[in-house]
Amino acid sequence: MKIERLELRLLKLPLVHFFETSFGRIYDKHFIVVRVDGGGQTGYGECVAEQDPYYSAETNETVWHIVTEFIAPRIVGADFEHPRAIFPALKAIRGHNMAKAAVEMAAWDLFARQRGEPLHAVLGGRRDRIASGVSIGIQDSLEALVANVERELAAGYRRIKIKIKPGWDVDAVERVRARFGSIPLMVDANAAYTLADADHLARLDAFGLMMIEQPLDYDDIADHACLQRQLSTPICLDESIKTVTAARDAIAAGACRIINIKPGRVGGFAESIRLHDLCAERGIPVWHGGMLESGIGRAANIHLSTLPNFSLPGDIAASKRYFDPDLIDPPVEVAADGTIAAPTGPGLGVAIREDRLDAATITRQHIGH
Ligand code: OSB
Ligand code: MG
Repeated sequence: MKIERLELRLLKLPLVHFFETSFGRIYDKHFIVVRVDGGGQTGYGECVAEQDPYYSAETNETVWHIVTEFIAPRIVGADFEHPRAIFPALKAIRGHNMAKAAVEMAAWDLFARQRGEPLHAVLGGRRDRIASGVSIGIQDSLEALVANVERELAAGYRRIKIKIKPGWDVDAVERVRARFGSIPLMVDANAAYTLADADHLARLDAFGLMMIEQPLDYDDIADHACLQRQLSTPICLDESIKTVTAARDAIAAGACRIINIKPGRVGGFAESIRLHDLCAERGIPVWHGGMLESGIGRAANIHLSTLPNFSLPGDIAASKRYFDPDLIDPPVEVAADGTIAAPTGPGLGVAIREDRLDAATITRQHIGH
């Protein structure tokens, strides 16, 4: 597979509803889309870096810099037997997994399209539908939270995740449990606590949560292991798992019982498959995280979620929760039973609406002819 041309675009799309986590509230999504062309076909990859370095150290600006200056020169004009070879070919570049992943995932789409196969078949997926969950941001009031949960349960979602932070945690969970009983429920702290909060976090044990996601620092493993010994609620790591090696160490240390996989965080599909396989070997269930992706990234996430150890519902919801209209046709829809069908066409299996992509584009640049 020869990549003849690579194009980067920075896009801005308004969110249907603001999204608030422990690190702030956003109303618009600013993100980069990578397009690669080769052999008369096109592949797309969505980058999950954000405007600010709050979820991760990478930002749209660092991705632009790393892709144009360091990744593109190693990729454009090169011939890869398989997209699996791309991440290793970028080994000299330390970190910057989101930049690497956006290019690598576009190359997998291109590869699958050239073969005329859906991406999930090329990735080794085993099912044709995936279970969908929702991530509900911090709201202005507990009433607004309850109304949100009610709406998403009615839409069929298979589990509810609520974002927490100090001051918006035990009361929020108590309120949701009191109103909706034993629904599949979890929380995500996005690194908002420290070990000094262990007793406070242990109060969550009373609510039978499926898991608590990333309670402690974004790069921490040791404190999470200490906290897990004090909690009956399983810890799921997100931010801390930037490499397969970090996952190996976290599992060995007892820092988590569940792992959230986001291909952008670990450098693409090939590394995600390695992480998925490691977790399967160690008896650690995984689920697919989300980064408020447009339909381009969402479709990619759906394909990856068809692998067998994705045994818990992911943060992959309907397009209309995020963007209206989405950048793809048809939009991602969730069936009444809370599942999403994996697209069956070649590659991502969705049509990219170039008119909408153009309308949302702030800047673009290409490398290659
Ligand atoms: O921690 O999982 C997270 C969104 C942006 C950054 C980090 C996270 C999230 C979400 C949203 O929880 C999940 C989604 O895409 O619906
Ligand atoms: Mg998270």
